[in-house]
Amino acid sequence: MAPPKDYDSIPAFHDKLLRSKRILAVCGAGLSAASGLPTFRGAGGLWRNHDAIQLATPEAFGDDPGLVWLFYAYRRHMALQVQPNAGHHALAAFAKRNPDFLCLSQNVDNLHLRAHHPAPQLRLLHGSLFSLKCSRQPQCTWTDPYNDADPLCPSLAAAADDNDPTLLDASKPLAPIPTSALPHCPECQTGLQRPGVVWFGEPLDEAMLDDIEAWIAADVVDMVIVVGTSSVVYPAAGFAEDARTEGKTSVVTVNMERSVAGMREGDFMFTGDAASLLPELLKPIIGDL
Ligand code: BV8
Repeated sequence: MAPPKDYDSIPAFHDKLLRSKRILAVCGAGLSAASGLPTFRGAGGLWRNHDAIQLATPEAFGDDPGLVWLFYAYRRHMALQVQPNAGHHALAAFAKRNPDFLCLSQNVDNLHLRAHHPAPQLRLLHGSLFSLKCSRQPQCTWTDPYNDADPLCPSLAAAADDNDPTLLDASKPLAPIPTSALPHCPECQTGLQRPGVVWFGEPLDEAMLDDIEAWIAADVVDMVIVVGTSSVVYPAAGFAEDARTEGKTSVVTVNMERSVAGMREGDFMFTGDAASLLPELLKPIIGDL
């Protein structure tokens, strides 16, 4: 099916943006690509020949918490080395100028908050690499909302050593980390600490999901901006269509890969780097960054 008229016209998009009040964004790993962080579908999909999606599971943590902790310690280290990009800053500036803008992000890299995105207008759907909790939830409810120690503990030092090739080179065996050397819960003393992220097979925060559904249902959503995501992971991938009111809502996709499948009248598709496109697309509201 042919894409709708003007589907990639920035002037037509700006016209719709200036007539839009309630705007939702759904962001994925592609937003942080320009900062230098690998995406899941790209290079980041594999870490030491381990499928990232397999490592991001309670089962993997149960089987080998040392390996999973090295994976997360490595991603914490990477995320601390990079900076938010113009895409993060454009969304943050947009939030400051439009109280009816809500940004949902699947990214756990903390770059939205480092770009000073107002927290009330940000929902971190899958948690953060920099929050910690006891793995014996719900028996033990210990959490640490923000911890960016790098390394988190001596046994994870390799993850913070850029010069240590073993982290990436699967041909170099990784020394197994005894559970006794991994960070333990300071409250119950028995549970291991784990990253404060939502693993596959785990539910997202119920209260946050209710709050998002209430925001979507409160009134017509004029526009949904879907940024740098492959839209395969649920429930995140379902919000754009949940928010669509036929004939009223424009779904705007910003992605390096062009796809016009399923586009409706009034939708837009902008192909390219989110870090260069978002400042351009949001310029009528945020001006020059
Ligand atoms: C749950 C945290 C229920 C951890 C993550 C319905 C249908 C099918 C499956 C399911 C379903 N409902 C639930 C499931 C199962 C599962 C799921 O969706 N599986 C998928 C794989 C099919 N969902 C779950 O398990 C969820 N939980 O359903 O619980 C439940 C209820 C009650 C009780 C028990 C259970 C939990 C899902 C969350 C998992 N955690 N992250 C961590 O990060 O380690 S998901 C993780 O992967 C990310 O957060 C993100 O969500 C996803 C990766 O996707 P993207 O961010 O989109 O990245 P990707 O690389 O795929 O794509 C990048 C895109 O950017 C590409 O399109 C590329 O072209 C583009 N791009 C690249 N560069 C740029 C760019 N675009 C612009 N500019 C660039 N420069």
